[in-house]
Amino acid sequence: MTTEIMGILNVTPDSFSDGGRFAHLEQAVEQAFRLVAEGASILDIGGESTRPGAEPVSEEEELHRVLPVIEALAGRVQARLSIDTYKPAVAEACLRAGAEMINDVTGLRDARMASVAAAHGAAVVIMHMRGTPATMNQETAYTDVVAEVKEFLGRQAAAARAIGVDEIILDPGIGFAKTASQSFELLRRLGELSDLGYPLLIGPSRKSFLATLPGMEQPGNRLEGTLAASVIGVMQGASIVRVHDVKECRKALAVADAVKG
Ligand code: HH2
Repeated sequence: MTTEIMGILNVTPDSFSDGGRFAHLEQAVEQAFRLVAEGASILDIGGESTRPGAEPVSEEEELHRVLPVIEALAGRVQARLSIDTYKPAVAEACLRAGAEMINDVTGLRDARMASVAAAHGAAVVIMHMRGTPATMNQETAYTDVVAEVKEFLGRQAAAARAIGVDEIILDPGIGFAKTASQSFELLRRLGELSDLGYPLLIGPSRKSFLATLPGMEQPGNRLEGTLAASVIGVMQGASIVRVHDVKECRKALAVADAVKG
């Protein structure tokens, strides 16, 4: 089976690796078409950075950033549109405008999110994190990080299913309230999450867990590391990878897919 690629489209002024690059509608739409041409089957559109230490933005500002992009792309691009938000009102407006997936980095912490998804027949990505982007780097004490992530994802998926969400995807949340070694451990033991019976997504792209390795201190130098982490994640059971560099990832994952058969 071909691993799906979720291409990242950040319409934010402050995302950690591509902040400001696609903040204007025309550039965002152009980038969206490029990502799809390169092999993305899902576009993840985000209007609020969740990098460590990021400050939240208002619902109004987030919608002002993402809604025009979704309106411009809905029905015109050969990919499912995902909205990267943890705010139910933002998700709802985007689903009305043509998005088909909610990517919630807080893992449906706000129970209204599952209801919004169910009402629109939308797919949901449930990601594990602790705290908020402003506090998460201080919340990395786990007895067994994989067991705890698994317990949370299983519980949230069951709740979403009970509310009527049909398509659920689980994500361990690389770099979200995780030290670098915990992120590596989650990749190594990702297969343990497969027991939950849902497709798995990973988001290693350009993240700072790679900065602990030689030559990858800056986000711009993390392409090779991102590709390696993506391939490892796919070999451990991920079926969707969320990345900035779609063209390069498509080639790397072709090898993983060929090996898996
Ligand atoms: N990572 C980021 C944002 N959203 N969603 C999922 N499901 N999984 C992830 O690992 C994930 C995510 C952070 O990366 P990025 O969008 O590149 O940066 P920023 O939050 O600064 O916009």
